[in-house]
Amino acid sequence: MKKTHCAAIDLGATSGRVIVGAYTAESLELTEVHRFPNAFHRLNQHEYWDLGGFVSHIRKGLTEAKKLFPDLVSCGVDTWGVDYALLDKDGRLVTPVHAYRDARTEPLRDKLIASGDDKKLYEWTGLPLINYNTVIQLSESLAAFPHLREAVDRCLLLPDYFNYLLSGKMVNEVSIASTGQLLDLTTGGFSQETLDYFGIPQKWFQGPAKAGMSLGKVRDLTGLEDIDVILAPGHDTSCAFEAIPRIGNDLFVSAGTWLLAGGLTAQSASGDVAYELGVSNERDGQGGYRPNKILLGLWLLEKVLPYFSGKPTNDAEWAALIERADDVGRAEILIDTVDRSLFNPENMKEAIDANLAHQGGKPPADLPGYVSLICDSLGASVANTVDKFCTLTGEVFDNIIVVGGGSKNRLLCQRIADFAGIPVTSYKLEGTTVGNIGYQLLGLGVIDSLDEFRQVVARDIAKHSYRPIS
Ligand code: LFR
Repeated sequence: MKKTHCAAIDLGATSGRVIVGAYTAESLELTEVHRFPNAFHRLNQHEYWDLGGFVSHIRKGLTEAKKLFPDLVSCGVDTWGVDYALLDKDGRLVTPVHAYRDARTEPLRDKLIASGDDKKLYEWTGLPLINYNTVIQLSESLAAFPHLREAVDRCLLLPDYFNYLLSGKMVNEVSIASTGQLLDLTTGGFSQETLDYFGIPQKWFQGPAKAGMSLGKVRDLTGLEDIDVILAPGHDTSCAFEAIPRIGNDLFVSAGTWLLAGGLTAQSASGDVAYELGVSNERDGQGGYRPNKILLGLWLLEKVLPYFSGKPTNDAEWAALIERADDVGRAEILIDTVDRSLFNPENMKEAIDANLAHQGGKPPADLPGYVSLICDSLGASVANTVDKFCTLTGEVFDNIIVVGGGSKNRLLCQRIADFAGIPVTSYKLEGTTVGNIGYQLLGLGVIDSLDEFRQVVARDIAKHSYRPIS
């Protein structure tokens, strides 16, 4: 049976990968051809991404992909949300690119919340005001550098920017535009009210475009010129949600640096209750609603590990650590996962200890203690979200499906089930990569619908079920 080979360029905030999918009408096989660690860099109190580094890793990954799979037909890019590049009319970068954990937007966020204008913005866009949202970052950049209004011609979110470097086409893709709080909740177009409110020039954005279109061939990379660049959902979370085969009435959790809990629905969640609950009405690659709640995720664990010796380096060592964490038992006092001091602390261990001390708790004794505490706290915060979604929609979820790196963490999955009182099914599914490849296959005309693709993917998924234990 003929195989179609597509490369997913999946850039995460803490690691990046290039993975090739070999698709037949019966199966999807994945081969990771390149992986690299990723981090932002602090320069004079501000956080920035190293764009040149990404480009050299993309080149390396695609070259390796082409070497191993000479008939590679296409590639597609997804990244974390909200960060962006500002370009002049020749596509030249006008400013360095900030990383979303930069604290520069905090005063503006506080001001907007104090004035109640965040509610107005929620009515327009359906997104809660988080200090890293693209609109608030752009507003801060314009206040700091007023000349940007004239100097900048286009704003491309990061996946759009990498697509531009690869193909020469400037396109604003819909899923990544939505997570930046740039789109109108009702029309799905760029929100004129929001752009005007922040004084952001309308001409910086076009579209938005739905995922699945071809942007043309790779340019400027010798030996790779016959590869098509296809617009994948630029937002990694959208790719992940859209890859998930359903079981019943499921709530999805994409567990990585962040925990994103929600679903794909025909309706947006709007009004006072949705605003109070902080539901984020993002969009999928076709422009459909993808409401979710954004929760602190495995970033807690990634950032606490460096403070201990003997941190795990492979799956077996992780399994042993999780085993020891399981023996610690349930924590009495949990981390308050909405505490802002956990967003980007200098020292995560101290930030967690302070969070506990504030509630009258003591620091865990060792690394397994922290792992257990983190799994408990994340489990409780997902459970709280499930409750909120039930209140909002009146729906009863009969299953929680966990995908992403966190799906391998059996303690996290068990604790989500325990706190939520609903069974959890973990899928061994590289959600972001699979969703990205699904859209490439749509664009190539190899599949007719994502549903068809998800059915094929479902055949080979290794699953594990966790029953709630109270
Ligand atoms: C996950 C993610 C989340 C978004 C956060 C910041 O990688 O894309 O969906 O809220 O990163 O952009």
